[in-house]
Amino acid sequence: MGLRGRFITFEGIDGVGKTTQIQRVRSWLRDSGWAKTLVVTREPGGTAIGRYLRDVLLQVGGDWAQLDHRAELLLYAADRAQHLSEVVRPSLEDGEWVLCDRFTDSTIAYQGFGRELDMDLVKQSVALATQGLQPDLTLWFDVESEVALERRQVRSVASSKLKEGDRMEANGVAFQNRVRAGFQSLADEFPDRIVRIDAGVPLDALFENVKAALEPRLKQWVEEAG
Ligand code: T5A
Repeated sequence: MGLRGRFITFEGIDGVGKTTQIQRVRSWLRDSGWAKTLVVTREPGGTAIGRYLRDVLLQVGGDWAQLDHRAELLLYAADRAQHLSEVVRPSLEDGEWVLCDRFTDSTIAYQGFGRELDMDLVKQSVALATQGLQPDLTLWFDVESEVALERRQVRSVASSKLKEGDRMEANGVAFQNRVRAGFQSLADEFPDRIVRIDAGVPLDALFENVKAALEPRLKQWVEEAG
């Protein structure tokens, strides 16, 4: 069966503000009539099985610190394969729109650029999990690593969580800088799919930037649909 829905992914370094915006986009797409049926999901952890994998991937301390980088790569791929077969493909086949908090660009940016694993291996893991499925559009939320760190710290204090964050967040600013460079490289390579959004502005202004990035593409899709 062909894919009739639209697939939009949200990317960026840790704490950039994607998750907050995805909820706003969901409401806006529904209320303004652009999309009737929407699924909001995420990687890792968009399925019941994926939630176990997410726990393994993001736990801090103890044995979790020993997780080998190639094992990490394969766990993200396993989460994605399950997520695509259980949630993303069936939803798109049913004509639903899928908004996904992180997808394959995160693997290239985090495991390829951040962990500095062999890029061919990283791309092979992506191909294995996706079998070629790509987003129609990717919104890349971009901000300096220090600003994203500050946002994570404010959130941690507000929610009384541990200040060091999850296992990936604990990698530090130099790691986040490599990841950010990875997203920049992807945006250069795929200018038609990836739109950079300046995320270094307050919440409401950021949402205006998001809508400005989405609207031309939404109009294009309506025209294409005839
Ligand atoms: N990963 C993932 C890989 O390494 N490889 C992969 O293949 C995949 C799929 C996932 C981790 O896994 C890694 C990447 C990640 O490290 P996660 O919990 O899903 O872990 O992590 P994040 O996606 O980073 O989610 P976060 O919730 O931590 O960050 P968000 O979604 O970017 O940020 P958000 O919206 O929660 O906002 C953070 C805080 O900032 C405030 C918010 O209120 C919140 O408190 N905020 C703002 N403050 C000021 N101005 C703004 N414009 C703000 N926007 C938000």
